[in-house]
Amino acid sequence: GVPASLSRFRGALVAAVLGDCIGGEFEGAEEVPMESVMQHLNGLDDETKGNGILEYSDDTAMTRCVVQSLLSRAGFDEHDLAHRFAKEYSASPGRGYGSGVVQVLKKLSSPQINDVYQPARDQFNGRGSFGNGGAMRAAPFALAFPDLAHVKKVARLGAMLTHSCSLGYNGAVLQALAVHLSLQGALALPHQFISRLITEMEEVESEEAALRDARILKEAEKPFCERLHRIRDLMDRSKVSIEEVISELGNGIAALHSVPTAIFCVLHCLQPQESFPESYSGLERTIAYSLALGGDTDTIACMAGAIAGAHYGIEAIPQSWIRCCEGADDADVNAKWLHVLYHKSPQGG
Ligand code: R7I
Ligand code: MG
Ligand code: MG
Repeated sequence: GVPASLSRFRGALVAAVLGDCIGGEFEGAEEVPMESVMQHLNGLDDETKGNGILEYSDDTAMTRCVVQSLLSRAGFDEHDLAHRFAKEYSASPGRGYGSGVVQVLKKLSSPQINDVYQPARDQFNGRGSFGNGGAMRAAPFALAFPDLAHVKKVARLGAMLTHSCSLGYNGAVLQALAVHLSLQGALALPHQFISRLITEMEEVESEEAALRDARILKEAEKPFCERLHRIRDLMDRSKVSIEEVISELGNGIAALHSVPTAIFCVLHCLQPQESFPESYSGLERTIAYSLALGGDTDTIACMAGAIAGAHYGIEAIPQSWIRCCEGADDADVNAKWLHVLYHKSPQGG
């Protein structure tokens, strides 16, 4: 594919922050009229509103921990990452964390902890969380390492620090795979893109733990693969309503109901849409469309932003949006360091 250029790394990490900050406005809303989305986005162009007025939430707070840990350890280190998650939570507990994950973060802050994966295993009566909190922070793994097998491995482990249910951590694997492929230009051929994701997830979801969790939760045998097939069906249709996307793919807090949705947002917005201004870049369309779905808008826009940003690059992001969002400048700086790590990793890391 296309060499992974610096612009793509910057686009991915910055657009993830923008999705979180801008999407926070509609988090939990059941219906979001397109006029409300456009009003919100047009407001970001207002010069007087610059300098990070839109605060980031847990999505970005935890992504920053992943980035800092990968950079400072020059690779994946579960103890360092667990420590950073715990420290970040105790410094800023009000970032809108999921109600379950807070218990894990409190346990991880104990100095006596030996097995950093144990608190996550204790969640939800020992089944572990299937929330999207592992997936929302998965993009940096794809930006740190060029090797696909390694990206899958560390995305899974990074998620398992808080999400031990396979429907949680496999959502993170899928999100990291999508960013990995996008970074290499794979979205130039959208049908091949989705086929490659299906091939990879077929293998991921054939593991014993995944098959068992899917059975217990009464999902399809391979739940993420099933959703990816639904995406392919939706892509082949000439017109798809917001309601259909929500009923086919979901817009909720479970990884299964949000990671495939984010991927669909990116694919759907590759072409111009009549609901958006002609001047909009594909990245602006993707964020706008993610918000219009309602539900877990900060997280869906964050994940879609990372995938789309890796495709379009930093040039597709309006400066006025960057100025409005807390942490966007930091993400831009960090993306440059991840780009360095990626290109010097043997497998890498
Ligand atoms: O997944 P998590 O980190 O939450 C992330 C979300 C994002 O939208 C953020 O923007 C933020 O708003 O929160 O946090 P968890 O607490 O692990 O999971 C989120 C929620 O999913 C839980 O509070 C539960 O409501 C639900 N959930 C489950 N419910 C029943 N059984 C997750 N796993 C289970 C389960 O096994
Ligand atoms: Mg959030
Ligand atoms: Mg959210």
